[in-house]
Amino acid sequence: MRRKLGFIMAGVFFAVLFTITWSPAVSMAKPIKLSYANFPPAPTFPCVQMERWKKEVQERTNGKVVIDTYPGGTLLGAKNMIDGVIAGQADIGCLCMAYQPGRFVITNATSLPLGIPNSRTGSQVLWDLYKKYNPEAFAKVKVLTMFTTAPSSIMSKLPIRNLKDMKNVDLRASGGAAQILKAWGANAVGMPMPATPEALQKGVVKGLFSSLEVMKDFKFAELCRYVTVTGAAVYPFAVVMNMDKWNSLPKDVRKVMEDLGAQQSAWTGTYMDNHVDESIAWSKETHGIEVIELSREEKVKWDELLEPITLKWIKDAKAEGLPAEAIVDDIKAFTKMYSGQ
Ligand code: DTR
Repeated sequence: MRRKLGFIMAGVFFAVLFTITWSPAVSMAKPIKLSYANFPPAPTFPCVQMERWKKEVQERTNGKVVIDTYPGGTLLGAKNMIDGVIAGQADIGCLCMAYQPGRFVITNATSLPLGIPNSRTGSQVLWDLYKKYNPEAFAKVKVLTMFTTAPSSIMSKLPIRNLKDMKNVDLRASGGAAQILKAWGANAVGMPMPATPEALQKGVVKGLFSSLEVMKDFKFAELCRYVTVTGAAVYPFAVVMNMDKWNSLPKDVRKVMEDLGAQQSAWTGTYMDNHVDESIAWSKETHGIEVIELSREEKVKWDELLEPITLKWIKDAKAEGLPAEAIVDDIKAFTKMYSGQ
């Protein structure tokens, strides 16, 4: 009898040991590792938001997930980001959708000159637009969050005070923003942000068109002593995950990431708006830059020149079978709602 009991006890012991060793709960003890690629250098805003997302996910999953970040294009660059993620070269990637205007037609509509006043508003508008239209362009990835920059302005080596000063000046822009510079009479030179410092240094361009936090983050204030405030267009970004990787994650981890989507969007918008202010203050104090505000009459002229851009986008998007007018109306309505206008 005693011997039998001994056998039973041993049997139970091994059964329990086996279950513990192979149960998913314990294999979870080994963290899930995810790689996260980004194209610009570490101090810039897309990477700051990446580090914040990493910290939040690691904390909210109690260390169940560990994220290795790769800023500066060390894993994937600006233009192969989404395809690299689809191919599994990185688990997660952050991309500037404006660099590929034809690929992300719906979400890039947020970069039309529609008067989005700041990054926080732009980010929330973009996230809602994505949720509403669920664009085909993201069918092969899981979208984790989206956000936009603050509105773009001109940074230049020479002062630009009116449309005459803009004539034929070589200014760097990218994607859809090139049309804006052309409408104002400048020569738009296309390249992603990481290529811009060298182009400015070598004199290939005389300035650039972007949100103004780059004056500090890329030290453009050292070369561009003038800022002309145009407040014209925001650039939309997306953070995407490889679909198989997403499907392999436990439910509770996916929930943490789902919950973070809208929060991360709003966080990034707020961070960027504050950082633009810091960047301008730093550029004035450290490099004595001049910030040029266009006069009222001048601004009206600049804005009028941009009207055909939205009309053309509507025509082209309609030709692709998209509900173009509804998209533009939504952007305007969401902007009103989030900016409290
Ligand atoms: N304005 C876009 C996007 C952008 C704005 N700030 C940064 C910093 C790092 C990379 C991209 C961007 C642009 O000009 O490319």
